[in-house]
Amino acid sequence: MSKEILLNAFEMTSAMHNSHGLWKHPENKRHRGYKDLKYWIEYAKLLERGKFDAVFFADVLGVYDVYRQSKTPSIQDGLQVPLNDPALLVSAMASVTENLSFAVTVSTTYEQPFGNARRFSTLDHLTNGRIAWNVVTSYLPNAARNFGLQNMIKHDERYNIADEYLDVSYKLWESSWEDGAVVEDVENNKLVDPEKVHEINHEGQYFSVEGPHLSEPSLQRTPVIYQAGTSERGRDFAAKHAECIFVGGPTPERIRFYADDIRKRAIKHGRNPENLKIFSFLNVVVGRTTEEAEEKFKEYASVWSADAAKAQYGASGYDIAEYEELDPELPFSYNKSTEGGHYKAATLTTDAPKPLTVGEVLNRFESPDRGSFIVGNPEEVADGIQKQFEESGVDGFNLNHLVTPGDLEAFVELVVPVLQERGLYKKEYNRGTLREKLFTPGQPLLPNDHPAARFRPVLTES
Ligand code: FMN
Repeated sequence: MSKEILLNAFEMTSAMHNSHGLWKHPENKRHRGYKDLKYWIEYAKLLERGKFDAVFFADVLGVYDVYRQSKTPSIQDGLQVPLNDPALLVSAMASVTENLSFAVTVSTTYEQPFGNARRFSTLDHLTNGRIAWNVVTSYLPNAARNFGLQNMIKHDERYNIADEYLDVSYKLWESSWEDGAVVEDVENNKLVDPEKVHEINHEGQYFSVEGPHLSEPSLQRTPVIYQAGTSERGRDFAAKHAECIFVGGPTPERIRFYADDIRKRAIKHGRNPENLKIFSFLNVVVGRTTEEAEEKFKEYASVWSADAAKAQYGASGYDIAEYEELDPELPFSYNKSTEGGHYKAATLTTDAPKPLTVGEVLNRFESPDRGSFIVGNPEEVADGIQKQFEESGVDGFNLNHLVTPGDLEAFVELVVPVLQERGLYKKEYNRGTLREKLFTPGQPLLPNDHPAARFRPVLTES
């Protein structure tokens, strides 16, 4: 049997994530729906009908204000703003589903590990083990200023903080409470056995946490860890900690390069690469016929917002507006380096046969990149997905939202059955927690080759 494709819906509790300008499409309901619980409840049911593994909620803690050195383009065009807190949606969505899982983004740069560990334990309890944490170090300068910093902490130091943050979290999740600590001993007036609940007494460079953890152990203890590091340091961090990793790249070959690199790094960290699942992006426009799909794509392109795309590019730390003043025939190169470090500057030029001109680079923001979309009838889309899957060597995809929920409904109705027919996609969910569904049934906890396991000795005595 061929390997099955894993699928996450790539989401954000906002009017628009990276489908720039598409809120203007008459069938797009998300700019009203993002603040309405009913919208997300129906959305969860739809995803479960389509056997999606998880809904992945991206999140940021500020607005994009590098482009034109201004917040106006991103606010005006609804680029990831307005934006609500995704964690608060999960309980409601979990209550109408049994198998769909939820990956929630939380920043290790701006939130404290003690509170975050309790949040994820709570969600793991309330979802019966269907929760994941997307660990991010955050790239927006505005976020730094929202949390009391004049400047962003430097890129690699953010990862150092994240490393210690995860150690603190593992101590809270894996070692603070022993199994069987909740004894419910009515006769002896004892709900919890204090002997089995431990302080963690973490004293590190960045955090000091006494403990004990406030939540009792949940089914997975540590939520499934997601990450998306692209830099050397980021990939190394992902290879050490993450179980699900996103890699982006302009071609399947580049994605394969990153995927292979992360698997190799995982081995260096003493981990079995089978314990990692790698995801890349998927953009699909499906119609009942090729013509219908192409027509849809044209409609999407007609409402596209170049300004929002340029504002998002500011996450790289570069203000593309500086190039708008230049001669378009000049070769494109960056003239300053920054500590932003989200989408690497190189992604625009890597794999280009010759250096691009300023005009060519600016032009790329003007419309959706047709080359990164799979557009067609259900069979053609399935062919495209299968090709991308085989060529890039990933385990699955994050399906981008375009016009919602219409595109997702079309995907579930038209594409999912074709993938299932080809044996490329599950017909039924595996049982158990998210970790069991993704990896090994019957094993809801992190495997022993994961760095969290070294915090467990206190548990293994009993
Ligand atoms: N960063 C965030 O701050 N919030 C997010 O929700 C978020 N989601 C991401 C989703 C995907 C699919 C990718 C590829 C990246 C995402 N990032 C997000 C950015 C990454 O966390 C990371 O900063 C970026 O890939 C650059 O890697 P580096 O920090 O190692 O240079």
